[in-house]
Amino acid sequence: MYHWQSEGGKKASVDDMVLLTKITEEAITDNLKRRFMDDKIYTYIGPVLVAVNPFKQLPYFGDKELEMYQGAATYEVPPHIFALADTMYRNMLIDSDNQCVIISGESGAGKTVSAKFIMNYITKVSQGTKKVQHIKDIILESNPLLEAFGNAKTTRNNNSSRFGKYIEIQFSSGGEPLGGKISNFLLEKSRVHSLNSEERSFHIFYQLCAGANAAMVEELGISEPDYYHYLSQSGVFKVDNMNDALDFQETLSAMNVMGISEQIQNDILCIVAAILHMGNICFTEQGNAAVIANAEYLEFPAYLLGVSSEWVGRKLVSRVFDSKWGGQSERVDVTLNVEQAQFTRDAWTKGLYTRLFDYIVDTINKAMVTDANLINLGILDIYGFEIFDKNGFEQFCINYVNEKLQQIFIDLTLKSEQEEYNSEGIQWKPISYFDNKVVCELIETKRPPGIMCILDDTCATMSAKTEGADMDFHCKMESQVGSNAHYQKFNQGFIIKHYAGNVSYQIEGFCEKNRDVLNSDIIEVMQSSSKPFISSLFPDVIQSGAKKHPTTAGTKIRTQANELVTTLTKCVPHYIRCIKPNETKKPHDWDSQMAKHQVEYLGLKENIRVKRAGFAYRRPFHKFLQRYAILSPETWPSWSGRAEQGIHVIMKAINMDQDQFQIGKTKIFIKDPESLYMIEECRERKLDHYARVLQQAFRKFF
Ligand code: AD9
Ligand code: MG
Repeated sequence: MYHWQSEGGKKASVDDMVLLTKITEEAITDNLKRRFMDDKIYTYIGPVLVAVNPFKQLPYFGDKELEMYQGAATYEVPPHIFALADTMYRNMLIDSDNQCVIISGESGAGKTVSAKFIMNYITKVSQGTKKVQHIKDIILESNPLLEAFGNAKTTRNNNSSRFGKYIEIQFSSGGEPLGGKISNFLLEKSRVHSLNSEERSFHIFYQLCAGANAAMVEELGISEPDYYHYLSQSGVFKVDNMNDALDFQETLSAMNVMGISEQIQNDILCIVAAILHMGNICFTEQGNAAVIANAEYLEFPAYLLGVSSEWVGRKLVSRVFDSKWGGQSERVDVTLNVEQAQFTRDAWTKGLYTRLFDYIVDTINKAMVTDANLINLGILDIYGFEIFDKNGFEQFCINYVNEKLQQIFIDLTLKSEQEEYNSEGIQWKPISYFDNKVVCELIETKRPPGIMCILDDTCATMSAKTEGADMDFHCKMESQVGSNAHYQKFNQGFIIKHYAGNVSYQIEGFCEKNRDVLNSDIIEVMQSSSKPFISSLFPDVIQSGAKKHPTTAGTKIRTQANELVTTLTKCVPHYIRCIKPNETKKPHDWDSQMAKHQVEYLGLKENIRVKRAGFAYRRPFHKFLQRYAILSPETWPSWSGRAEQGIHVIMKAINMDQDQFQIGKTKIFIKDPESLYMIEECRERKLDHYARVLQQAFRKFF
């Protein structure tokens, strides 16, 4: 195993924490700190990579490292994300098994940066023709494009992902990327119209304001960001070290790579600008009804969207309801009050933006679609666990997905590992850990109903007007999950005791955000757009009268999260546990309290204990025999005895220590990674030897 040398008498840190002499949270935090202060941000726990955000550019991500990590044995080189990427890539090729990497950690811990390092590494080390190069370009350029539309500055991270992403890169059996697929999860769309102070909306809005050329400024009516209500409400327009104008050029060039035509690019920018202009429409009260206070602000967005301004104006202040009277269903136009009109305006812009975002993801997918049945490598980069001063439905969904990922980690690294030892009859001392399954169940079970079910029930019975629904939901929760140890009610909301900490959620807005329907009036207006691209974003079939309840946002994210779990559990998993060292976003600033808290909730101590007591490597008998039969003349070229016996013969041939392996019922377990490396080296020497023998024989004959 590679060790960092002790420098100038300083106590040396270990590069794999399985080797720590004391396994306590303090010792783990201390080890990470010493490494972080020396700019060594990567540390292993066996195969798990722990990555601390350095908040500065480090010099070890260049061509030299790219070269160094290709095919290198882990113990020969310092811990690095390239080593993990290389292992994934080579495992995929050797075993023809799909691989995935689950990157977790709280907001701002470095997940997205890690995901990009992996994509870069894989695209650089894989070979390919011009066509393959094009797929690589799409994979890499999907990052700035999706970040422009899906990332924003929050108080926790200047480039925070406001959507989750699972990208699968599909490879030929020779390791060339031939295609890819992105699945996106729940964009935080309310950011279009509502911002907390110190935060920004999605980057694209500021990029357009800063980077539009003269023709765009004219055509789209672009001003400074503070002119637009949607952007001005938070009081923050610029982000340190971010150049919106330059990033805008990158967004446009990424659209070119995706094959988005100039016409459609123009339409996309029209939508972005129209959203900003619509946000400036205000309402005043006349009688009990809302009227548009600044009608001149109506013309321009309607023009950009290619729809009638009169119709837009009407639909902002009134709404058609299906009313049932004497067995007949009738459509009645009802005027809205100011609050409802503002709500309609925001629902409109939010709906437009989500459809635009989905279009972008679809377009990227179409650009890299392949119908070949291939092996793939998936990278999961979702929004991290979030605790703000005020947490709403969005944080509830984000934190729920993080609970699910923690659950996979527990299932695959702690629970199933221990279960496997039991079922294989391997001698083993069990380790206890906090299983967050109870929290997942509190949120997602159907019977008895968990929080999402109770929310859906409330939404199913709520009238078109939502007043009172949140309170109703609040009461129902109290009676149905009130006694759960991970739930606690307070006046305006509830607390969930998540694996990563307690979060208080404000109840306001839960029902409306969960219901997540775009009013059919708005859809009708948008379908009438004279711009084919814009109308194509609204292919909905509008039905009047009684209809089925549409899928709620909660159900959608729950289904997606469970599908994701199924996909991930079908792959060979790899893990990156990202740690955020401080809230200041400064290099070399180590907040021990904060780091220790993450070490605790990520379960690193339990992870080390399980690894240390356990076995680094396991293989079904036949796979092991297939690969290593070459090591003994008794098993090579064929072995007809019992598989277990064959393995004993091989281990004896290479003088493997008895305490380094155990033979279970179907698998062989190897204790230390070094022992596996030793077996691999023996195999390589044997292969070299046979290659030389063949070469000599070849020369002799020809
Ligand atoms: V969120 O859940 O999307 O809010 P992430 O994705 O975990 O979060 P991100 O990768 O965006 O965090 O990292 C936050 C910032 O930290 C980046 O914008 C960089 O400025 C900084 N960072 C993170 N990792 C590295 C790194 N390896 N090298 C240099 C880094 N800077
Ligand atoms: Mg991110």
